[in-house]
Amino acid sequence: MQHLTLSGDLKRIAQKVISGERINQSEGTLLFREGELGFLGALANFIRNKKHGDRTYFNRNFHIEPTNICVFDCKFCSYSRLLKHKQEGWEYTMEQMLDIVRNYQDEAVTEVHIVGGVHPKMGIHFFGDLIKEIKKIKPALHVKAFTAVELEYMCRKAKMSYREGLQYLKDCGQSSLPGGGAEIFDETIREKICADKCTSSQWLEIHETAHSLGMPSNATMLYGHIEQYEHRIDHMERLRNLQDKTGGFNTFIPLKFRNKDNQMSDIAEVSVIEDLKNYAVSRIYMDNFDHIKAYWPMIGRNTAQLSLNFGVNDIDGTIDDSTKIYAMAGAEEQNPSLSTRELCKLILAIGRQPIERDTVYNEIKDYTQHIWPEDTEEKARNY
Ligand code: V47
Ligand code: SF4
Repeated sequence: MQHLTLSGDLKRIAQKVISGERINQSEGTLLFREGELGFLGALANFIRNKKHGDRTYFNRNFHIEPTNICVFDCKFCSYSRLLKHKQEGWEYTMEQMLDIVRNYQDEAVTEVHIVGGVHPKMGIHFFGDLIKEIKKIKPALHVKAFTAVELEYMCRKAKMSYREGLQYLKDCGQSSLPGGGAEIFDETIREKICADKCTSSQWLEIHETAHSLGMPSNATMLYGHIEQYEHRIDHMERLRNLQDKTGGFNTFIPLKFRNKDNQMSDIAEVSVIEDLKNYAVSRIYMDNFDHIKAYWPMIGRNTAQLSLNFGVNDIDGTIDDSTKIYAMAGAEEQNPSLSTRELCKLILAIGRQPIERDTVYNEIKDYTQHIWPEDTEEKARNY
């Protein structure tokens, strides 16, 4: 029988983690390089259990993707159509988007996630009006909208500072920001994969400004392409530093690079083992982030379920087949939609507690003891 022996360095890191001490960048990189999956999983699970026990969060949400026309040209993007190929894209009118919201008028959804391409004709005032109208239709709906990439562009076009732009959107009814557009902060990698959109420092500045205005946000990291482990740790380090300063991030969401139909299709996707290691190191490194999310439409429901034993404590929401970004990039989930019951089953199957939350992690309902009516699965819509 083979016995695993831990190097002195890994042992020291484990001791630090167990005593609640923060690990540094070289220790983070070493975990990626030398940590076995089982070892990383045990440490990440230790932290997850200390923070949340078995509590595992999801929400009831839907997306609106106003357009896939985009002025930028990110090499990993399978979704956007450049402005010059406009005829291949879609552009919803205000009424079409409001109709989507009207469809949910009587449903128990709590959040709409609005994110799309960067279209020069859809400016800050168009989106401000959209949010105001959404709030008239469903006043309690939490509007989580616009990545820093979209915000940088719309503020620049409107000649507003980030503070003015965000304050305006907040006054219109926007409550928080999603975590997209972060990709990888390292400038040399960013230059290669998304040279023309907002810089890393602009991304961080926009989130810092949002936090100072009382708008919380999420943070993502696109991994598994041309970056090295050092770049992932550098990315997490910059986020951890900002979180120390503001405390405004809700959750960290690693996003696995999918390689279908984009300009980086020649790069092979990383394995599920690598996905789990990445979740685990994220949980260990991001000690000041309360939550680590596995976004199941991207990673697939099976890996999302596995990730719950590797530091993840949130699997996003019901989605209701309202997003195309990941299906177009080759994700397993081609029509992502899970009922509340299915999400709960997925969590219960590994012995965890399914908790419905709102966007900012207020608990709405603990489903652990919930008795489902016999016919719910067949009859019910997603909610
Ligand atoms: O920034 C684009 C990613 C992000 C690909 O805040 C790709 O709750 C993998 O930010 N392979 C946008 N990823 C989506 C996003 C998000 C998603 C879910 C939840 C939240 C949240 C935010 O999608 C982009 C980019 O990193 N992306 N193309 C691709 N081929
Ligand atoms: Fe545009 Fe976003 Fe795609 Fe980049 S990732 S091309 S900013 S839609």
